[in-house]
Amino acid sequence: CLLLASISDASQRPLIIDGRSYPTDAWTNIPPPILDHYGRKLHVQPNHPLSITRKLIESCFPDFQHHNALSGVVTVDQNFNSLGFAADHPGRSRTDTYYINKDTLLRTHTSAHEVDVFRANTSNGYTIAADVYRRDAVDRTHYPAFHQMEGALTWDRNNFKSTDEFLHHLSSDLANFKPTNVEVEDANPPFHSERNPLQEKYHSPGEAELVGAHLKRSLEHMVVTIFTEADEALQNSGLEPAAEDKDPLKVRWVESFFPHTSPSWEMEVWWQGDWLEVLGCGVIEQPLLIRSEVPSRVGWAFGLGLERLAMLLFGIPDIRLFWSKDSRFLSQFDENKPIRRFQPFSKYPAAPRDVAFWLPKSGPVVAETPAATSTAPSPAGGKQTEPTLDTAPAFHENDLMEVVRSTAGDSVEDVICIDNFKHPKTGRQSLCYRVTYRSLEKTLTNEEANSLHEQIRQELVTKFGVELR
Ligand code: FA5
Ligand code: MG
Repeated sequence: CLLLASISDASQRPLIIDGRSYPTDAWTNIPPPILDHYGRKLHVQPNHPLSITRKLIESCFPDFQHHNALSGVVTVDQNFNSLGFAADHPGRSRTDTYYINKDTLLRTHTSAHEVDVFRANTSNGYTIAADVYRRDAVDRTHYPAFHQMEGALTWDRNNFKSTDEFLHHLSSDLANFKPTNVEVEDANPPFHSERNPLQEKYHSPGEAELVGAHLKRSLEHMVVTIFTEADEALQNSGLEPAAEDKDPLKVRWVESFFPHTSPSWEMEVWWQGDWLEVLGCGVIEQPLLIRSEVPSRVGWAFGLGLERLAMLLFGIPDIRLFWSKDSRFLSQFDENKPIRRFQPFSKYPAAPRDVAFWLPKSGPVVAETPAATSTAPSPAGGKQTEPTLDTAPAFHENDLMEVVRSTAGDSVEDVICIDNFKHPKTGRQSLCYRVTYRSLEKTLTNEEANSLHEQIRQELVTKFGVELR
């Protein structure tokens, strides 16, 4: 009884973020470790590698306005509705997004500010760098708090006497892009009627093709700049280039989908023997510009992962390092000196521990969905992006990730599913996860790893009613 009373008190307590108080409700799902990350503002912290990377990207767009101080607390309207996200889009679900309450959340992407910035209409081009939050997997390239940089360029058709003059302007601007020493793989048509449609109602084929080409050339120019700096960083560091550093830069365009652009693409870069997705982009949905009260503007937008580019630029091997306060990390970066490669300091030993459990037959003990009386749309309404576990729909892998992060924080390097088994007779499902504990700051003792692991095991029992094996 006492326990229940304290839980319900906690859920009614307002959340204080940036000195402002927000009421909480059945949608609230932000654990304390996430709030600890909020407000660090790494992308503007002097000499931080994310800030250095941001400035380098900004320098590729010298005529743009650069926004770096927009609040991370946004409305559902800003983050989803204004961009045309469908009511049942999986990104809206509480398994994917950190809600402050049913109307307010921690932005999941910098696109949350697109409509506001377009509506202010103070420049043709802009960038927005900011911290963003997602309930996501834990591994070397994914983290629940990370940074994005948004960029957009629009042209006002009213500034041209005719469509022909606009198209002519676009092609002569395109001719200004210098050929670069990058290998670009792009097998995609400028648009595709089913997979990646032209916005027929608003754009002529010629217009969409030229805007799309302008977008791709601008972003190729940006990554070439980053990679040229990365090559110099390697030389400045006097390191022997690794085999993959000797390869010429390889970039690949793949078709994609975003509610706020069409056609859309993702850019991938060949990195350490695999394609790494660095950004999404496309021709801005015209209804979005109409909603932003700039109906005569046409243009492109992109959103990139700042950590992903910083990892390439500095050779940083693990995304958790960006949050480190360890001087062995921070002292390696100086924005007034030529960029140097990151020199890894010795890794502390890893302590892997497995947790195996039977899923409950009848769903979790504590329901994760908001109270039935809530007027909010069902957050679990859409299809899930992550593989779901068919016998126990109430248990989502991201919930386990959350338990791990809340309990062990940055002492966990990664979490992988190593076994998924359905009992042939009883039909019960058993899962086994391997949690690898490794601190960036010290050697974890056996006792410390065991104690963290035991807490995680017990949380899984109390929160989800699993039966430990
Ligand atoms: C978006 O967020 C779109 N808003 C991007 C966009 C903007 C498209 C404007 C069109 C126009 P996506 O979810 O793919 O897209 O994320 C963009 C980039 O963020 C990814 O390419 C990746 O580099 C990075 N990213 C995504 N999730 C994580 C994560 N958990 N940790 C680190 N980086 C991530
Ligand atoms: Mg993506």
